[in-house]
Formats: sequence, C-alpha cells, structure tokens
Amino acid sequence: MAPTLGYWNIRGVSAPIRYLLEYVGQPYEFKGYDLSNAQEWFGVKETLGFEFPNLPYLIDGDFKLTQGNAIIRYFARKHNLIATSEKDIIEQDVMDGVITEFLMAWVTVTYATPGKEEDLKRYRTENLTPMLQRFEKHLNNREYLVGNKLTYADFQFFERLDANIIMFPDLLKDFPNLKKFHDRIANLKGVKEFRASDRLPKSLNAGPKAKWNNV
Ligand SMILES: N[C@@H](CCC(=O)N[C@@H](CS)C(=O)NCC(=O)O)C(=O)O
Repeated sequence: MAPTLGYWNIRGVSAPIRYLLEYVGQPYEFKGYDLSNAQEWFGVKETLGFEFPNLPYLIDGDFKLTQGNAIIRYFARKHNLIATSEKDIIEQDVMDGVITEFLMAWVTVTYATPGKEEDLKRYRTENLTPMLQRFEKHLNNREYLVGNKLTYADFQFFERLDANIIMFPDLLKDFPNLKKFHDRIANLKGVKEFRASDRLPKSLNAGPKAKWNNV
C-alpha cells in the first residue's frame, strides 16, 4: 500500500517532501486537512497512534512518524538522496541547521509581524539578503548544496527560495548561482509536473493564522 503523507492543505513543511516523492516517482497518498475546518485534524490527532502527533505525519506500513525532517530523511535514505561520506554528512548537517534558520526567519515575518510593507522590507534587508549572500557563495561552481549530488536538502532549500520569490519577485536578480539552482530544481522531472498541477496547494502558509499570504 502506498504511504500516506498527512498535512494541512498548504505547502509549508510538506512541499519539499512532496518534491522528493514526485522526483523519484514514489506513489503516495496526500491526506490534506482543511485549515478552515481545523477540527478535521484536531478531532483525530490523538487517535491515529503517533507517539508525537503532529502535521506533517507519515504512515508507511508499520512505520508511523512525525516531524518533517524525519519524514524527508526517511525517503531520502530509501532513494539515495542523502549524504554518505563523513565530509558530506557534516555539510548536510550544517545545511539542515541553516535551512531551519531560513524557515524560522520566514515564519517570524509572516506570522509574528503585522506583515506590512515595512516588515517585509526589514526582513529582506536584515535577514534574507545576508542569508542569500552566503548561499550564493556556497553554490559557486557547484550544482547542489551537499557534496556533488542531489540530496533532500536541495528540495528543502528550493522551497524556501521559492516562497521568498513569491514574496519578492525580483529576489534573485543579483544572485546568479541561486537563480541557476532554482531553475535546476524547478525543472527536475516530476517536480516540474507537480508544480504545474493543481495538486500543489495554493497557500504557502497556515491560512488565517498568517499575517502574510494568508490565503
Ligand atoms: N517541527 C515540526 C513542526 C510541526 C508543526 O509545527 N506543524 C504545524 C504546521 S507547520 C501544525 O499545525 N501542526 C499541527 C498540530 O500542532 O497538531 C515539523 O517540522 O514537522
């Protein structure tokens, strides 16, 4: 039976997992919970047998797990999209940390500020640009974030970039390496078709709780 990935019907933490699954062609069922009827999830949350119930969750046969990183790494191990040498594992661990910081900065500006133009401007100057400058340098003369092969970290970083491009359409104008990286991942087989389909949720954020992109 195909694994079931459960999440709100938004992109959020689920999108990178879905890019990876679509890229490798692994069949899965997406159980999208409706944020405008959050009881649909909270009503079953404690009944599904998870030790630490949350969204996203994954049910794959006997395996029941939560935490976005644990889920994406589970599939990355299965499909060889993970670092294997000590040198690359170290780089991958560092990427895990900085991509989480990137996500937290996004969560802060979209949920914990009024999301007004001046908030977005400050976020761009103080958080986003310095972060992107470092990634731009990291991607000099290389195609992927970790070692010289595609890993799950690329899907996670891609989603962060993509969300920020939706916020600032000119974001990558001074970042040629990031632009090439974004194009490279967006055009991967499976990812491209998924993103063009109506299966990719419209909303990036958790609906009305977010102050920006609260669709
Ligand atoms: N660290 C967790 C965060 C999970 C989380 O905060 N999930 C949010 C959506 S992004 C949620 O609404 N969870 C449902 C719940 O709290 O029951 C992960 O990465 O999976």
